[in-house]
Amino acid sequence: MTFDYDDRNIFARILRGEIPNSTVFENDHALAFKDIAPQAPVHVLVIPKGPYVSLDHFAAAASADEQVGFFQAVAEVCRISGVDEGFRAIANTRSHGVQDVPHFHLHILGGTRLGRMLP
Ligand code: IU
Repeated sequence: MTFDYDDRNIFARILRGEIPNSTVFENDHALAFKDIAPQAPVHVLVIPKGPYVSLDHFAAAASADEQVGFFQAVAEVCRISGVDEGFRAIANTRSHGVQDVPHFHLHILGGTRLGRMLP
């Protein structure tokens, strides 16, 4: 599997500062911002700053520092978002996973009891 990153995608533009976003947390390797169309009271997207198209691309190709930084951002988002009672993390991936934006992003959804969601 090869991964081709297209830096014209909307999250690349957000990372370049070309489009505003509602940032909730940022560190050297990741940015977390509110989803523009929230599906739950808490709906935050955590994205790496590097050019990775998907979870499997990130897991295979990102450096240890990038991966640690990304998951530190996930931890911080969970800590500050009021999801102590639980949340769901989703990484929609490519066509079968119905991924719209081709820059890896982890959805963090919570703030209410979510419906069961299995295909
Ligand atoms: P995906 O199917 O996992 O790729 O979903 C993309 C998400 O990005 C979706 O929940 C959108 O509401 C969200 N989003 C956004 O937050 N800001 C944007 O400018 C765009 C999409 I375009």
